[in-house]
Amino acid sequence: MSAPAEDARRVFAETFGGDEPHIAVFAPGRVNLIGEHTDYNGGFVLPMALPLITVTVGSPRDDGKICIVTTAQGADEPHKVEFETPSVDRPLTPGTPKWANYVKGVIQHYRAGPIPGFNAVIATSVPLGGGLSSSASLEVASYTFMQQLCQDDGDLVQKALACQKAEHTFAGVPCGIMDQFISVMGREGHALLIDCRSLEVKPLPLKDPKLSVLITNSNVRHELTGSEYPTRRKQCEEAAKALGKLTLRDASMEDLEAKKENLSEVCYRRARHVISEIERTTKAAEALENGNYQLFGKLMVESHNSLRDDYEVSCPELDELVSIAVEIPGVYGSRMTGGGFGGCTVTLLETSVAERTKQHIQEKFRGSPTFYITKPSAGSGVLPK
Ligand code: GAF
Repeated sequence: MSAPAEDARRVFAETFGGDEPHIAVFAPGRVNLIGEHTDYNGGFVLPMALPLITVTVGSPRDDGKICIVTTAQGADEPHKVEFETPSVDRPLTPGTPKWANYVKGVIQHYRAGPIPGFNAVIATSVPLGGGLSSSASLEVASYTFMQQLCQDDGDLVQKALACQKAEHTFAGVPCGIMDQFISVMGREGHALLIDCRSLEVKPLPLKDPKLSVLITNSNVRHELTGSEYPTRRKQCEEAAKALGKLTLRDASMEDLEAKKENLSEVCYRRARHVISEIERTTKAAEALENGNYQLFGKLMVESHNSLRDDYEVSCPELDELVSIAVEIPGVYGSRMTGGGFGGCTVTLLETSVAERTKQHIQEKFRGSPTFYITKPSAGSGVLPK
């Protein structure tokens, strides 16, 4: 059993006593290999699900009450919440603690009809605020729990969309679809090329034992609920409008150059990042399919530079981590991953240099990094008994 599953079962027994929990589900965090800040522009992304997971265990209760405990390190207090199941006259609303909003949002948007009460414990190995989608994994684990509780199956795309809606309405973050989508759809041994306009998915094998994915957490806290993310989103919408397009996915570099005068300097740079990043992502997917890791790595570094200079969502710690990583021969490329302003970098490298690269970063980086050498893993599901 995974560490968070053991943790959740132990705390369930301590808190609620009695029988083993009837339901035990999980949903993974993710790392995005390339395609950053493209999802809400209808573009392409290339994430993979991680073996870092959020687990929810629990059992129904028959008095219409819901009691949830989290064991997550860094979650705001209190770590236990109790409330009535929602009804039409008494919907759930966001409040404090913040961690519970992700769960409440999913419960509220789960379905129109009544739901049973339940006791549940949440545990996670996804670092909170690390840019590895701790929020989406909590939403998707909560939704998977609700499906088990209500014995519903349901469509996978609808599941991802409902979790995204929960984040918009209960956490106030106007996120794209990438994080919830990969947490639902992730596939072992594969990264997924997701077209965020059509929601079509192409699984790309990522199983070469000579190739590794190293995640380095800067441990600088990333806060997506700040104003920066919504501001970027608005600037992209403004740029698309000035170019006469529905989204930036519909615009080319030629369109951008031809209508440069219609855009503010900032919106021009934001659009230049998005349009070039969408192009880099499709090229990178092709490179991965052809085993051209050199090209993939080069595109990763270009992506990082564009996020740093044009999109302005990097920070000195992430820039430093990327520069240090690419010094090691055998490292193909490195970049910040996720929303930015802290969190993690992702590095593609030869397996044989993974330990050396970690050591090199440890020695040269000014902060206290944490490392994960990781493999593409499965999307959300039920845990074995
Ligand atoms: C965050 C968001 F939640 C995603 O939707 C995506 O926009 C990402 O930042 C940036 O690529 O993780």
